Amino acid sequence: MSDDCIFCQIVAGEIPSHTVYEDDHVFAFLDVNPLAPGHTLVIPRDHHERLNDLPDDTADALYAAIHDLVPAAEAAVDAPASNVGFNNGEESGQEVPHVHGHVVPRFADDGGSP
Ligand code: DGP
Repeated sequence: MSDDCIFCQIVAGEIPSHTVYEDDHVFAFLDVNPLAPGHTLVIPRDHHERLNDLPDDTADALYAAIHDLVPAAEAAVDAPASNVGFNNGEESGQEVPHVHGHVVPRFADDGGSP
């Protein structure tokens, strides 16, 4: 855990979140500033700043969770599609330096890509 990381604090329960999934390696919760209903963040429990830093087993667990959470997030809000992506590094727009995947449900005529 990194003491000054807000996502580590969420995993530790020190900052409240709407948790949608958790296992030994992965934690998922609703984004506080959702781009759409059901916008979910999927993160490794352990602190790693970028995808580039993830050990293979953590990367595998993160992808497996995303694979399951994409249809779950779509079904939860009755969305026909979703955007799934990572900002990876400050210059890409990554604001929180703890790896996180965005699952953003999408709807017909909802105004374009995030
Ligand atoms: P990014 O720009 O890819 O680093 O996205 C960071 C996301 O994290 C952004 O969509 C807002 C979300 N976020 C930031 N702080 C919190 C928080 O304390 N709680 C929750 N649930 N989401 C947060």
